[in-house]
Amino acid sequence: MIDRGFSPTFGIVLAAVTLAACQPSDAHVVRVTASDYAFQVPDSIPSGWSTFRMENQGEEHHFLLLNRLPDGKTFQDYHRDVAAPFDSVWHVLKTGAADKAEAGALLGRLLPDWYASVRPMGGPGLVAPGGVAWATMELDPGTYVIECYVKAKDGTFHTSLGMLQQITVTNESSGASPPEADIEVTLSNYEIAIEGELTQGEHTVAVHFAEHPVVGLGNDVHVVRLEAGTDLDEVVSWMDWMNVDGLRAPAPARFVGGTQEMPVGYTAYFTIELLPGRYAWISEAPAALGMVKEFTVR
Ligand SMILES: [Cu+2]
Repeated sequence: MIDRGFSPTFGIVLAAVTLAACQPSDAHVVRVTASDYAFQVPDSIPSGWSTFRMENQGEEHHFLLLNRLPDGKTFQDYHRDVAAPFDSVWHVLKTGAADKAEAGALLGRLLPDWYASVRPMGGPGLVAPGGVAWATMELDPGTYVIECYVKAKDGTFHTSLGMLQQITVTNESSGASPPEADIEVTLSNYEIAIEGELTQGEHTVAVHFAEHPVVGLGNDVHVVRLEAGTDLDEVVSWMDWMNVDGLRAPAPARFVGGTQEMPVGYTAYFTIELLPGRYAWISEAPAALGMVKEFTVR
């Protein structure tokens, strides 16, 4: 286990106060803390629009993916029938006993039929240690599993170390409205389309899920800061959990937020603060298929 040497700095406190000024006055904010390796999150939240504000107090990157379970399925079912097969397949890949295609086929055989009815419902994207990620989604009542499957330095999924938890979305509505976006992103196979001006400062991004690959992960989007020494090809390779070093700490660059996938037709929002410099929009596994787009903030 990594030691948790975290002390809030003035910069982080300031960011917490100033960021997400674009949230509507009736926003319902769900405060989440991610550490190595657990989420501190309320047990239940209202349905309707909710804004997740996730502070990363760990020393590794984290994200939060919300999955709505099919009615009648429990957290224990998901843990046993979904998380465990992913873990087994990862062990096969890590030892070199199977290539990615074989591992994908094995995963297809191990996952239960009901996995097709698990609905990914967004959540804050990858965020570096010390950072804060914001994501707003409209959620139906139900039982949800939240997870982070970034890997620790030794290659263990964070899900296996504690970042797989239950949250209940109740029938009571938050009554909140969605934020107003100044940047529009449309995710399709295999393209990230951007509208709006990426200037220095805070932006609220609306992400429209227009299409998903038939097999594998849906399209998500994250924003990564590229420093002078950052190798973008290395970042692309890191985005694929099936690569031995993929999604494994330490990350090759600092991510500043984004959103996990949602079903086609849905919209998620996230807020980021951009500083002058180079960045890229990037998706998880499809990054290798071209879902990566660099931009510069002047
Ligand atoms: Cu994590």
